Amino acid sequence: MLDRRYILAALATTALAAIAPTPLFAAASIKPDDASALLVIDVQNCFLPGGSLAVKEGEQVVPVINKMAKAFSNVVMTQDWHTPGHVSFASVHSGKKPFETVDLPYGKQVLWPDHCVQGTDGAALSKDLAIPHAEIVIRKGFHKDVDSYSAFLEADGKTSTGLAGYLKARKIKRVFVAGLATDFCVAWTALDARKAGFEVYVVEDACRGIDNQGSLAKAWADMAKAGVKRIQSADIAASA
Ligand code: VGL
Ligand code: ZN
Repeated sequence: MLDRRYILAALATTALAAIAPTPLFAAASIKPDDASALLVIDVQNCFLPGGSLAVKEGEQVVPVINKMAKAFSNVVMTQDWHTPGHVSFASVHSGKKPFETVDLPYGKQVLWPDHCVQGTDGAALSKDLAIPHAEIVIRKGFHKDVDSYSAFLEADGKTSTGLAGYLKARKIKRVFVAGLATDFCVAWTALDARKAGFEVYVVEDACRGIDNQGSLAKAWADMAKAGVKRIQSADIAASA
Protein backbone atom coordinates (compact mmCIF):
# COMPACT_ATOMS: atom_id res chain seq x y z
CA MET A 1 0.00 0.00 0.00
CA LEU A 2 1.38 3.40 -0.95
CA ASP A 3 0.44 5.71 1.84
CA ARG A 4 1.35 9.36 1.94
CA ARG A 5 4.24 8.83 4.31
CA TYR A 6 5.80 6.24 2.01
CA ILE A 7 5.52 8.53 -1.02
CA LEU A 8 7.09 11.43 0.86
CA ALA A 9 9.94 9.20 1.98
CA ALA A 10 10.47 7.96 -1.57
CA LEU A 11 10.44 11.52 -2.91
CA ALA A 12 12.95 12.59 -0.28
CA THR A 13 15.28 9.72 -1.20
CA THR A 14 15.10 10.63 -4.89
CA ALA A 15 15.76 14.28 -4.11
CA LEU A 16 18.74 13.36 -1.94
CA ALA A 17 20.18 11.15 -4.65
CA ALA A 18 19.88 14.02 -7.09
CA ILE A 19 21.90 16.37 -4.92
CA ALA A 20 24.34 13.81 -3.50
CA PRO A 21 27.88 14.81 -4.39
CA THR A 22 29.24 12.72 -7.22
CA PRO A 23 32.99 12.07 -6.98
CA LEU A 24 34.88 14.69 -8.98
CA PHE A 25 36.77 11.93 -10.77
CA ALA A 26 35.46 8.38 -10.94
CA ALA A 27 38.18 5.71 -11.07
CA ALA A 28 40.31 5.86 -14.21
CA SER A 29 38.25 8.68 -15.68
CA ILE A 30 41.14 10.82 -16.87
CA LYS A 31 42.65 9.98 -20.25
CA PRO A 32 45.86 11.87 -20.99
CA ASP A 33 45.82 13.17 -24.56
CA ASP A 34 48.50 14.66 -26.82
CA ALA A 35 48.05 18.00 -25.03
CA SER A 36 48.95 16.37 -21.69
CA ALA A 37 52.41 15.89 -20.20
CA LEU A 38 53.60 13.97 -17.17
CA LEU A 39 56.27 15.87 -15.21
CA VAL A 40 58.45 13.46 -13.22
CA ILE A 41 60.12 15.59 -10.59
CA ASP A 42 63.56 14.81 -9.12
CA VAL A 43 63.44 11.01 -8.82
CA GLN A 44 67.17 11.04 -8.07
CA ASN A 45 69.39 8.92 -5.86
CA CYS A 46 69.93 11.71 -3.30
CA PHE A 47 66.19 11.72 -2.53
CA LEU A 48 65.90 7.92 -2.34
CA PRO A 49 66.87 5.56 0.53
CA GLY A 50 70.59 5.89 1.25
CA GLY A 51 70.69 9.33 -0.36
CA SER A 52 71.91 12.47 1.38
CA LEU A 53 68.41 14.02 1.46
CA ALA A 54 66.36 10.82 1.45
CA VAL A 55 62.59 11.38 1.37
CA LYS A 56 60.66 8.91 3.53
CA GLU A 57 59.20 6.13 1.32
CA GLY A 58 60.62 7.94 -1.71
CA GLU A 59 61.31 4.66 -3.50
CA GLN A 60 57.59 3.85 -3.43
CA VAL A 61 56.84 6.43 -6.11
CA VAL A 62 58.96 4.66 -8.72
CA PRO A 63 56.66 1.74 -9.67
CA VAL A 64 53.63 4.05 -9.53
CA ILE A 65 55.30 6.54 -11.88
CA ASN A 66 56.56 3.82 -14.25
CA LYS A 67 53.05 2.43 -14.62
CA MET A 68 51.39 5.81 -15.00
CA ALA A 69 53.96 7.00 -17.55
CA LYS A 70 52.71 4.39 -20.01
CA ALA A 71 49.52 6.42 -20.36
CA PHE A 72 51.41 9.55 -21.47
CA SER A 73 52.78 10.29 -24.91
CA ASN A 74 54.66 13.25 -23.38
CA VAL A 75 56.91 12.82 -20.37
CA VAL A 76 59.31 15.41 -18.96
CA MET A 77 61.78 14.53 -16.21
CA THR A 78 63.58 16.97 -13.95
CA GLN A 79 66.90 16.79 -12.16
CA ASP A 80 67.94 18.93 -9.22
CA TRP A 81 71.44 19.89 -10.41
CA HIS A 82 73.47 21.95 -7.96
CA THR A 83 76.99 23.28 -8.13
CA PRO A 84 79.41 22.17 -5.41
CA GLY A 85 79.04 24.66 -2.54
CA HIS A 86 75.53 25.64 -3.66
CA VAL A 87 73.84 28.41 -1.66
CA SER A 88 71.09 25.99 -0.53
CA PHE A 89 73.59 23.78 1.28
CA ALA A 90 73.82 24.26 5.06
CA SER A 91 77.52 23.40 4.79
CA VAL A 92 78.32 26.77 3.20
CA HIS A 93 76.62 28.85 5.92
CA SER A 94 78.75 28.88 9.06
CA GLY A 95 76.87 27.92 12.20
CA LYS A 96 73.84 26.65 10.25
CA LYS A 97 72.44 23.15 10.22
CA PRO A 98 70.29 21.41 7.61
CA PHE A 99 66.57 22.30 7.80
CA GLU A 100 67.30 25.69 9.35
CA THR A 101 66.69 28.79 7.24
CA VAL A 102 68.73 31.74 6.09
CA ASP A 103 67.72 35.06 4.51
CA LEU A 104 69.02 35.45 0.97
CA PRO A 105 68.51 38.37 -1.42
CA TYR A 106 65.51 36.59 -2.98
CA GLY A 107 63.90 35.60 0.34
CA LYS A 108 63.97 32.88 2.96
CA GLN A 109 65.90 29.77 1.99
CA VAL A 110 65.64 26.41 3.75
CA LEU A 111 69.10 24.89 4.10
CA TRP A 112 69.72 21.30 3.08
CA PRO A 113 72.41 18.68 3.39
CA ASP A 114 74.66 18.74 0.31
CA HIS A 115 72.66 16.98 -2.41
CA CYS A 116 72.35 16.51 -6.17
CA VAL A 117 75.78 17.87 -7.02
CA GLN A 118 76.26 18.02 -10.78
CA GLY A 119 77.70 14.86 -12.26
CA THR A 120 77.65 12.83 -9.03
CA ASP A 121 75.91 9.50 -8.57
CA GLY A 122 73.54 11.14 -6.08
CA ALA A 123 72.32 13.48 -8.79
CA ALA A 124 71.63 10.65 -11.24
CA LEU A 125 68.03 9.68 -11.98
CA SER A 126 66.97 6.44 -10.30
CA LYS A 127 68.05 3.43 -12.33
CA ASP A 128 64.65 1.91 -11.52
CA LEU A 129 62.78 4.52 -13.56
CA ALA A 130 61.57 2.78 -16.70
CA ILE A 131 60.38 5.59 -18.96
CA PRO A 132 62.40 5.26 -22.16
CA HIS A 133 59.94 7.48 -24.03
CA ALA A 134 60.62 10.52 -21.78
CA GLU A 135 61.38 13.37 -24.19
CA ILE A 136 63.37 15.90 -22.22
CA VAL A 137 65.22 16.23 -18.94
CA ILE A 138 65.15 19.70 -17.42
CA ARG A 139 67.94 20.48 -14.98
CA LYS A 140 67.43 23.17 -12.36
CA GLY A 141 69.20 24.77 -9.43
CA PHE A 142 72.43 25.04 -11.41
CA HIS A 143 73.09 28.70 -10.55
CA LYS A 144 75.33 28.69 -7.50
CA ASP A 145 73.58 31.56 -5.70
CA VAL A 146 69.93 30.72 -6.48
CA ASP A 147 67.91 27.64 -5.60
CA SER A 148 65.16 26.28 -7.85
CA TYR A 149 62.55 23.97 -6.38
CA SER A 150 60.28 24.77 -9.31
CA ALA A 151 60.90 23.23 -12.71
CA PHE A 152 59.64 26.51 -14.25
CA LEU A 153 61.14 29.43 -12.30
CA GLU A 154 64.16 29.77 -10.07
CA ALA A 155 63.71 30.93 -6.48
CA ASP A 156 64.45 34.54 -7.46
CA GLY A 157 60.96 34.42 -8.98
CA LYS A 158 62.13 35.64 -12.39
CA THR A 159 64.76 33.40 -13.99
CA SER A 160 63.03 30.89 -16.28
CA THR A 161 64.24 27.34 -16.83
CA GLY A 162 62.61 27.42 -20.26
CA LEU A 163 60.11 24.68 -19.41
CA ALA A 164 56.97 26.79 -19.94
CA GLY A 165 58.23 27.83 -23.37
CA TYR A 166 59.05 24.24 -24.26
CA LEU A 167 55.64 22.95 -23.19
CA LYS A 168 53.81 25.77 -24.99
CA ALA A 169 55.82 25.18 -28.16
CA ARG A 170 54.75 21.54 -27.91
CA LYS A 171 51.10 22.65 -27.49
CA ILE A 172 50.80 21.08 -24.04
CA LYS A 173 47.81 22.38 -22.05
CA ARG A 174 47.66 19.99 -19.08
CA VAL A 175 50.44 18.84 -16.79
CA PHE A 176 50.38 15.97 -14.32
CA VAL A 177 53.02 16.29 -11.61
CA ALA A 178 54.61 13.38 -9.73
CA GLY A 179 57.85 12.68 -7.86
CA LEU A 180 59.83 14.15 -4.98
CA ALA A 181 59.29 15.98 -2.84
CA THR A 182 55.56 16.80 -2.60
CA ASP A 183 56.07 19.86 -0.42
CA PHE A 184 59.05 21.36 -2.24
CA CYS A 185 59.85 20.65 -5.86
CA VAL A 186 56.47 19.07 -6.72
CA ALA A 187 54.41 21.83 -5.08
CA TRP A 188 56.50 24.73 -6.42
CA THR A 189 56.37 23.20 -9.89
CA ALA A 190 52.60 22.75 -9.70
CA LEU A 191 52.06 26.33 -8.48
CA ASP A 192 54.27 27.80 -11.21
CA ALA A 193 52.54 25.64 -13.82
CA ARG A 194 49.23 27.23 -12.77
CA LYS A 195 50.80 30.69 -13.00
CA ALA A 196 52.02 29.83 -16.49
CA GLY A 197 48.42 28.98 -17.47
CA PHE A 198 48.42 25.18 -17.49
CA GLU A 199 45.71 22.94 -16.13
CA VAL A 200 47.51 21.14 -13.29
CA TYR A 201 47.03 17.80 -11.57
CA VAL A 202 49.22 16.48 -8.76
CA VAL A 203 49.14 12.70 -8.44
CA GLU A 204 49.25 12.19 -4.69
CA ASP A 205 50.26 8.52 -4.49
CA ALA A 206 53.03 9.16 -7.03
CA CYS A 207 54.66 11.71 -4.67
CA ARG A 208 56.21 11.69 -1.21
CA GLY A 209 56.97 14.68 1.02
CA ILE A 210 59.75 15.87 3.31
CA ASP A 211 57.35 17.57 5.77
CA ASN A 212 59.68 20.04 7.47
CA GLN A 213 57.69 22.04 10.08
CA GLY A 214 54.26 21.64 8.55
CA SER A 215 55.44 22.14 4.98
CA LEU A 216 53.37 19.25 3.59
CA ALA A 217 49.98 20.50 4.82
CA LYS A 218 50.86 24.03 3.74
CA ALA A 219 51.84 22.83 0.28
CA TRP A 220 48.51 21.03 -0.24
CA ALA A 221 46.61 24.09 1.01
CA ASP A 222 48.53 26.42 -1.31
CA MET A 223 47.99 24.08 -4.25
CA ALA A 224 44.24 23.76 -3.57
CA LYS A 225 43.94 27.55 -3.40
CA ALA A 226 45.73 27.88 -6.74
CA GLY A 227 43.35 25.46 -8.46
CA VAL A 228 45.72 22.50 -8.61
CA LYS A 229 43.72 19.27 -8.80
CA ARG A 230 44.72 16.53 -6.35
CA ILE A 231 44.24 13.07 -7.87
CA GLN A 232 45.41 9.48 -7.43
CA SER A 233 47.19 7.39 -10.05
CA ALA A 234 44.12 5.13 -10.24
CA ASP A 235 42.16 8.09 -11.62
CA ILE A 236 44.25 7.96 -14.79
CA ALA A 237 43.23 5.54 -17.54
CA ALA A 238 45.87 2.90 -18.23
CA SER A 239 46.99 3.89 -21.74
CA ALA A 240 47.10 6.92 -24.00
C1 VGL B 1 64.14 19.32 -3.28
C2 VGL B 1 64.92 20.23 -1.32
C3 VGL B 1 66.06 20.66 -1.95
C4 VGL B 1 63.07 18.58 -3.98
C5 VGL B 1 65.28 19.75 -3.93
O1 VGL B 1 63.35 17.92 -5.02
O2 VGL B 1 61.91 18.63 -3.50
N1 VGL B 1 63.96 19.56 -1.99
N2 VGL B 1 66.23 20.41 -3.25
ZN1 ZN C 1 68.03 20.95 -4.20
